[in-house]
Amino acid sequence: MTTSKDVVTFQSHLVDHQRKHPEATGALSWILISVSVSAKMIAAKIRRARLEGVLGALESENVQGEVQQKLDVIADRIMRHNVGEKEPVAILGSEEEEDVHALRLQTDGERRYNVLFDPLDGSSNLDTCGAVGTIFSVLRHDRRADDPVNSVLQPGTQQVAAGYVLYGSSTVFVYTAGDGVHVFELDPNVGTFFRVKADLQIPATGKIYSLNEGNRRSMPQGYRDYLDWAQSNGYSSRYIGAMVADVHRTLLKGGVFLYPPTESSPNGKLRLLYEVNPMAMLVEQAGGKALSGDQRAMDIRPTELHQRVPIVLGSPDEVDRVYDHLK
Ligand code: AHM
Ligand code: MG
Repeated sequence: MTTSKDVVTFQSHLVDHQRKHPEATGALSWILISVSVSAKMIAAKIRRARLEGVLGALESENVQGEVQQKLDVIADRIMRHNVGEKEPVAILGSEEEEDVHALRLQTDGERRYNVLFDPLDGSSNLDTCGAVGTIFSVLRHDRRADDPVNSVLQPGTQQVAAGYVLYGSSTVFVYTAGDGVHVFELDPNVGTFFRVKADLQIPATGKIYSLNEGNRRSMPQGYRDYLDWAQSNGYSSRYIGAMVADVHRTLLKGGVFLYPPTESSPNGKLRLLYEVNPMAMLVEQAGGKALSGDQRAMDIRPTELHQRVPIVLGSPDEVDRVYDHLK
């Protein structure tokens, strides 16, 4: 990745962005800043987790029957507190909680937003010092919705911003507000995110596939045919098991990331509203493709907060190649 000669912090990047959009009220910038502050706090917690004794599982399960890690709950609280206190936020929704939090529905004509997030994606990697992430999606609050949850059940095409934070060998913040994908890296000594790449573009091709190959026998035949094809054509397999880390690599190096339907998870494992849609927006903004079943992932009309859908995303040529085998 190239480093810009100009020093651009996340805050100064947002100010520049706002100047180019005179209609902007600054509300979205406040929300993005609150996510970036959460990211710094979560990163600090993760780095000290073993020393502070907050690694490992809780006895509780989340709404989806998954074992919760202690840090899942801590990251969820940090996001809820920082993002939820921002005036323009109407509704919050999290992977870790069954229902949405309706915070400020009365708007008096002001623009309000909904923020959906997975506070700590891939958290089962934590015990082994593996990469984890935070994923977020920002939608306009729909004031006409009778029930708060209906205000967040919008297709991904309606997202006004989306992004993720990768807590890997460094902490990386990647976001789009619909005008390209921008990448920032945390300087932990200064406590600031600096821009390392503006307008990231995904390579059109890349000989890497990324999926849980342990599920191979229970995937539809087309996926198995694609794997046979890729393996006979010199492709490499890379799978970290944290969507954020696998998608980040795919954006930088090209290739394809897949979570297909399996016998035990006929809709795949990944959640539409706060995993698939934000990643799909980023990948499309970077020039890639994100498909689910026979449609663009962001065109799916959601019916539930924690809905799961299959996903194939990445370099446009590689996504096409997968779909050539699915036909
Ligand atoms: P999580 O949000 O509960 O951590 O689960 C989502 C994670 C993704 O990060 C990753 O792509 C996937 O689950 C891995 O699933 P599997 O272990 O089935 O390969
Ligand atoms: Mg997740």
